[in-house]
Amino acid sequence: MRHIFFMAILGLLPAQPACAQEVTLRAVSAFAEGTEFSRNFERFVEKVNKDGKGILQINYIGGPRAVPPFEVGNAVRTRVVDMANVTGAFYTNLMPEADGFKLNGKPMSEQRKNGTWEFINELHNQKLNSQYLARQFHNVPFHIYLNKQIDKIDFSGLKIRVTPVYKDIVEALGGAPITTPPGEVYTALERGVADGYGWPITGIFDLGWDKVTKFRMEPPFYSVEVNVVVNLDAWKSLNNAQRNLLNGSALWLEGLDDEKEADIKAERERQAAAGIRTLDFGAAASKAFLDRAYEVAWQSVIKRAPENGPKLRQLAGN
Ligand code: 173
Repeated sequence: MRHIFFMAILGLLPAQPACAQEVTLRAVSAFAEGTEFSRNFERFVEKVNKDGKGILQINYIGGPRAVPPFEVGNAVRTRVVDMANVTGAFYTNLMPEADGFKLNGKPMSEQRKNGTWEFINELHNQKLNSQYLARQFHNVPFHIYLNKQIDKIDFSGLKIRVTPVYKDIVEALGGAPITTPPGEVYTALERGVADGYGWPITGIFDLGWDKVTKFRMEPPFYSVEVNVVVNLDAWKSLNNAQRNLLNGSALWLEGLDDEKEADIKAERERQAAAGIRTLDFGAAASKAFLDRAYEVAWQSVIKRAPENGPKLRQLAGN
């Protein structure tokens, strides 16, 4: 009896019987398979499955054909799936604070040291019944892409496809926001239902949007956040070896952000070569846009999350 007591204190009691079987977690991505914002997660899955033989495997079910993007957060919360690759922008209905994650562009190495990861993990524990395993793409910004030329940063009369990422700034600049998942962007542009759209600097070629895009507005703004989240009951059922495998692989995944600087440079060149023209209104207009973009977004986060919004802002330091 005493023996067991000490083992428990030392954390040595196995979460599962000593002869624990290999565990399999079911995972989905909110982005289409093989596209920019799924690809690093898919590399993570491959790595875990290689390193985790006999310990843990991930059964990757796939992208939005399995679970619609805006329902992925809830699917993890209710353990319809055990793990997901998903942006917080797709689960702001469950966690209004998630709209603030794009406003923190610090590297994850720093966010893990200064308490940001811990705070955001608590939010995930409480509101998404999940563990915040990793955040990717901190150094990848967003843009507004347009099919109508503008002569100043003013979206009056324009219908712009958004998600929660861009909604506040599009509205603040007079645009009419239309919320759609990524899978509906091509058709909305092709049919002229939208005159433009928000999207990161990378990834527009994956779904052929270059064919229906004329302009990219400068400057880049905010920071992409695509998270790997694990249902909290699934997480708690894992033993130390299984959690260590996932945590170690998560750090590896976050490290892949180092590749993004070169990817972004190549993507800008590829867009130019595809005939996408930049709309650049100069340093002063860009600064005014950025100030406004951050301010309206923070105000919106703080309004909907009055307790936690200010703390997120303080941690982001902007
Ligand atoms: O535009 C979007 O669908 C969106 O919000 C997003 C977020 C992160 C990465 C890519 C797109």
